[in-house]
Amino acid sequence: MKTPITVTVTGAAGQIAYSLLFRIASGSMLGPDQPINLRLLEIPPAMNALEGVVMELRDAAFPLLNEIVPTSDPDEAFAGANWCLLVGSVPRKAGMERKDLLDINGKVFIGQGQAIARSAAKDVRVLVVGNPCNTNALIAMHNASGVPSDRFFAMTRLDENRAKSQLAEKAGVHVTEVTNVAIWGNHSSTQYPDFTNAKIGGKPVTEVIKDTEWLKGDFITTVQQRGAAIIKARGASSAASAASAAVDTVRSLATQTPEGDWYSVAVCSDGSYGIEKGLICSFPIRTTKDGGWEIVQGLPIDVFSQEKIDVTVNELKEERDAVTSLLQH
Ligand code: NAX
Repeated sequence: MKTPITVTVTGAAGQIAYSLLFRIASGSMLGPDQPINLRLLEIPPAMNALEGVVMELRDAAFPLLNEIVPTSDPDEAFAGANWCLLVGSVPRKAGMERKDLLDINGKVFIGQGQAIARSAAKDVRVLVVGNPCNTNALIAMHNASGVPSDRFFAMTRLDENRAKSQLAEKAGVHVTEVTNVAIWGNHSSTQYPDFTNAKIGGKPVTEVIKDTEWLKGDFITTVQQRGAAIIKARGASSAASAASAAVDTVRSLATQTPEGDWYSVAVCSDGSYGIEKGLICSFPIRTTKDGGWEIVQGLPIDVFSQEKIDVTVNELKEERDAVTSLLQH
């Protein structure tokens, strides 16, 4: 039997986790022969609810699930963690400014970054899902001294999957025909889903979908505003699709990317494409043969794309500037 991999999930009694934990325990994320230890972090008022989730995880009798540790202590939660999925976050409430939200969550991600540095495994990788995920990841990264910055990620895969599904529907093909979709920038309504470098059945999207007005207009806004549309329809924010995207992200980071393709995740910018170094920005990413990742280089960025990328990168800079006091150097 393989050695178990330890996965820590925060916000473990929340709605995304309610779907995510069962996917992880079933083997969807790290493979059908990979045993898992789950360490689950919640705040004290949610510990009862978390106990119920733990009962259900046990009742599912997953062959791969080795150990479950529910806790409200970050150090206990991150002890020996190989993967940390930071899903828990304080939601924006009526009357709260974006700055207040950044501040409240910033403090949470300082503590979690520090606890990861103290307690996680040497090979730890951290995927932030809780919003504002790019800036939360930035704060955690700055406060996890000793953990290399290339271990921190923020999730934009749900946006990529949404973009692929919109393109497939418009072209009348199955979603697996759509490849090379990159989300650039922030996981927010400014994100840019790049159709100019995307492909359908191996051909440029613009050769398959001739409706350029749709590509430049409704396609982008539909992807940008999909979260709000789901809240309106379902009366609650997207959870199962978000969990699925988190599973996809980890699987993509853990396995070599098929030749010629890429996927989207926000990483610490190295200055590629002129995007300021140090921002946690979504790029087209490939996982390499040796298990590392790289930003896909040399993609053509036309004037339209550049304008869109500038808008979302500027928003990331503004968010970063709003939390500079929370960033340790
Ligand atoms: P829920 O409110 O259902 O669950 C969040 C859970 O986090 C709660 O149980 C809460 O008690 C817990 N929590 C709060 N502070 C915590 C802390 N300091 N330590 C541990 N747990 C803590 O939200 P849910 O629908 O599960 O969404 C979770 C987060 O994902 C939200 O911030 C949401 O905005 C974000 N999303 C991010 C997406 C992305 O693509 N990056 C898409 C989906 C989702 O909107």
